Amino acid sequence: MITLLDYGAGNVRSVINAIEKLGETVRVAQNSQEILRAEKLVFPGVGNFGNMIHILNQKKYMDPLKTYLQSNRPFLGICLGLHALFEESEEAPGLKGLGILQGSARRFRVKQSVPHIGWNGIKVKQPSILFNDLQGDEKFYFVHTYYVDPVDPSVVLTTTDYGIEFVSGIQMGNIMGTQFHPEKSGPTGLTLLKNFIQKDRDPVLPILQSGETKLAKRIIACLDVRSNDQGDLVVTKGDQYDVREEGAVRNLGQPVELAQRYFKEGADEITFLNITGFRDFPLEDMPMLKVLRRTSRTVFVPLTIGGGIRDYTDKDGRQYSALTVAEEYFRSGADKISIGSDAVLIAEEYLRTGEKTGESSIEQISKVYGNQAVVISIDPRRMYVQAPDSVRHPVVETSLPGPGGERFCWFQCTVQGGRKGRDLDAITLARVCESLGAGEILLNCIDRDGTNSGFDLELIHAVKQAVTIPVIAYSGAGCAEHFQEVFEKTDVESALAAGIFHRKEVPISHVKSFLTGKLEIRPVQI
Ligand code: 1PR
Repeated sequence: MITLLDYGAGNVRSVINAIEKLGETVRVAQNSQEILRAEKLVFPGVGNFGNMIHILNQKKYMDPLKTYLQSNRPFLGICLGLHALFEESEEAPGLKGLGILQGSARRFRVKQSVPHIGWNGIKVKQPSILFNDLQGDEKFYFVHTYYVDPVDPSVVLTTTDYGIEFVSGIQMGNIMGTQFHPEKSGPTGLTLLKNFIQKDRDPVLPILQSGETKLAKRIIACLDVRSNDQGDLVVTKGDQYDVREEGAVRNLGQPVELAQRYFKEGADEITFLNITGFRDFPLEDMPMLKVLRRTSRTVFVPLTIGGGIRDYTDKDGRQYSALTVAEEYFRSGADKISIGSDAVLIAEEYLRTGEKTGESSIEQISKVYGNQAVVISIDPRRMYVQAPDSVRHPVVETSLPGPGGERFCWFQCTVQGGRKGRDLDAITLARVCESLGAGEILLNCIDRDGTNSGFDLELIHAVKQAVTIPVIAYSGAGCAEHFQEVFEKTDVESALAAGIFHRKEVPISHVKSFLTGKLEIRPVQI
């Protein structure tokens, strides 16, 4: 039996789902006694070091954890669960960690985008039970801004390259920790978790010793979800955001089933967008929460969910904070949440006052769950202008002239699913949201959505150059070549499609095999 330490971290559900998928029973520790009595302890952590230590102190878990760890019984710390083993973290100066290992967690200071999000490799430094049935060239899923820096090199289990070579795994006796998320690393991750769970595993060294590890470009599947006129929740797909055909909402399938198909086909991440979220309220009739719970039971790659995340007052006058809404999504299996319309309003307010109030949904959620968990979904459209100085927004010279032959355009933000244009541009929105604590940009394009004519490279390049956080290119993919083009012509870390995957025109596995050898790609695992 596995005992799981739940201090209120985001995605405990996925760790439980993964362990149960492997046929093992999991018990969530309810008190310090259960920690002390544990046979094997798993400590999953997502979010902010400071917030975690506060809660561990409040729950009086620090001492029982230290006692457990000093007993050298099997322990697996994941992400923040690894950081907790160390003395401190730059993320929360002055706050003391468990101090079982000497050293601290440091913020990445590299030219690459931070947070480090995606599938990267590991270089194994010592034999471990964790590596049984693994070759050594597999990729695991990382999502973090800080990495651990142990004083004693003998505890280093694995390292990974991302601008620098950092420690991505530790082992001291039966105490193990991984920076990456085995519960979100597909079949490879499940194999590593199985090795921790099962008895009588011998420490091994994988046969392959990889050279420099590389972050793979991510291929993401997006499921735009809404109720159809009969009230059933379906995956739909717009043409430039118009999801109706002959008056009816296009129905391209069931959200959970499609997500399971894309997991099997090798999607690196799956995104659910509740496209009428601005209209309804996620915690009211909860269809998306059910979709998430069902999906996270069988899909072991990262799940992002967006739509309707904002402060909200229901019809009985009861107030909900965006943080409460996000918490429900995280506890239901989401790894990241995406904020759309509300981000535009927050940025407009910030540009008006110049003040960071700490109250915005972006600031609230990133403070508790970490910036890597907060994605901003931008819905821009091109606005052509005669001259670069004719508007106060950043303008680009375009190789795609406007309807009147205009050679310049800016990218206007919209809210409510593209229904309302705002006096704000996508470049400024991305910059402001990064400064407020967002960890990734999800860059749609209304003009290209559903057109199969390729990604809007000028928009993507302009936004990518404006931020230091990762950017996901959306909208317009019609073939595998469009993915090669966007990765080669802009520095984006990931690209997404919907229509071509839903209509089975271009399977994810085909996009991946086409890109393999041209770019760093995580192979499809059957
Ligand atoms: O504003 O916080 O409630 O969030 C609503 C979310 O729903 C936002 O993320 C917004 O982008 C999304 N959304 C709203 N309306 C639509 C629509 O399509 N009518 N779709 C919509 C999101 C489309 C993409 C699509 C890509 C790839 N954008 O998701 O998947 O364009 O499509 P393709 O490969 O077929 O070209 P809030």
